[in-house]
Amino acid sequence: MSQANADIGLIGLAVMGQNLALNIADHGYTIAVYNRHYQRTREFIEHCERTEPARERILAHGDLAEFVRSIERPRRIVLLVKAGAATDAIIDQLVPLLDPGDLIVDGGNAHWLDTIRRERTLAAAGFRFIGSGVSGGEVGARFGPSLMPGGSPEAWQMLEPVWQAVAAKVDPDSGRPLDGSAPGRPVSGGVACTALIGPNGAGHYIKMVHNGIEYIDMQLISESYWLLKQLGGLEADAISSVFRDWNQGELSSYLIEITGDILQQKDPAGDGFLVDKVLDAAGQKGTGQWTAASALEQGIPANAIAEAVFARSLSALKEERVAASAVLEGPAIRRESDTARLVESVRHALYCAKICAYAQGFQLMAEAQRTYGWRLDFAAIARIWRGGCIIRASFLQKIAEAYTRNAELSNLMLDPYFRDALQNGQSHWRDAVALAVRNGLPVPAFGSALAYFDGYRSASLPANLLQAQRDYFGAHTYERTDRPRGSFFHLDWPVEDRREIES
Ligand code: 2AM
Repeated sequence: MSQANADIGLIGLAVMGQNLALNIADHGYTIAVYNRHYQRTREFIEHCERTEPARERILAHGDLAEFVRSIERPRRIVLLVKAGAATDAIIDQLVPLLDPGDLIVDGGNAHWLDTIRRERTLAAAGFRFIGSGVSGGEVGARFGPSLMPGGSPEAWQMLEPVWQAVAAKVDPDSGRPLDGSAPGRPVSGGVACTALIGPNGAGHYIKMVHNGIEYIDMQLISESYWLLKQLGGLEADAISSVFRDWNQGELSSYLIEITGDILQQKDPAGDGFLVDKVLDAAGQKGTGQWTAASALEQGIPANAIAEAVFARSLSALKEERVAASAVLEGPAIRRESDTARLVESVRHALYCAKICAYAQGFQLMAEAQRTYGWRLDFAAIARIWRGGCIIRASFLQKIAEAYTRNAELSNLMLDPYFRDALQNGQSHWRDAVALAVRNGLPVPAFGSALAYFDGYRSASLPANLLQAQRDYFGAHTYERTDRPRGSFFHLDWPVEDRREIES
């Protein structure tokens, strides 16, 4: 029988799996790897042989049982296979080969309810299971992702040293990411962007919300670009300069930074800028939809996050939109002569709407912890997102500070820092939305975030009429402003002799 010589194992050698395996090996761990089709494993090993300093710490196996036997007990096995049925299939194959106390870590994009189910089933059989969000794309996986694990404290104890080692690192004081993008030379020092999020599906849920926030962040940036282009008449390179300038201030983030790069990229296949040649039909992989669906199911008004998903869906109707543009007329677009003022309005709109979007994401997580019986540390979640992941931003340091000031904060907009930012920026934000509306330019993310802000800060809303309508046609009852909450009334509306009944 072959000797156990690997510290950890990893299954699934698509790009994310390969890069995470290399990252783990870079940190001194000997790692056994396995893939369903051996061809991929062979290509990976060939690649390692050419370029990777940690090659000798990567042990390839073509047989699953041999792979399992090669890992020291209690075993730690990370899965990076396709989410859904493929994950269940590989777990089913693994289980007969494992010993009690072994740990499976699912680093794929699993739905959190699947993670809850898998953790329960495996725990009942004596195995440990962690569902871990892994964010940061291919580069993140290779040089430091943001890692969001959910599972039992005992399971986390087994994984923590590895996850701490491979996660992105940030400066503990400023919260700024520390760069560590060189094979074989991992970043030293700093605080790791990982922590146990909570039990079972908590990590995957938080990763999903991260993706929902990523959708709205990207949509807000795209709307900013559109207003500067359409109303300011700015070329892509001029807008790139605006984003680079914004990246020096409170909006500083990975997505703003890459937007600055993208907008100055020339078309390699012809004249002009590449962005002007990219077709305006957005794709999506589903986690934004899950976030919006979870908000709807739980009754949380994450309208801006949902709107960002719908905006992608609308953009994807490219042919229909082209046809409709010849039929449905809007106002003629009037250029703004004061470009500096426009840039300032859009900057504030972007920042204020971003605050609302994050407020919605955190409200959603707060509700999920009630629904699923988790206890989440929102300051810790914000800290984990400061590095490695796609939404990393200096803004997250502010969110971490807000939840450190008040762990029970009911809405991010109520924190003094964010309240002041909204106060400071809201007239510009309204100007930007009003300008867009007058000119017939769609700004669903700016607009829905503003509706959320105005709705949340309104002591009164027209839901009184709505509730009366519900009582009129469906006897759904209403509460009265002059009676305590929890007393319900119904009026026999259509009959002549109307009687109000308390129920
Ligand atoms: P493959 O290379 O053999 O297709 C992402 O697709 C990763 O998930 C790949 O490593 C892929 O393996 C793996 N994968 C997809 N379906 C799988 C399954 N049913 N069992 C095991 N691995 C699977």
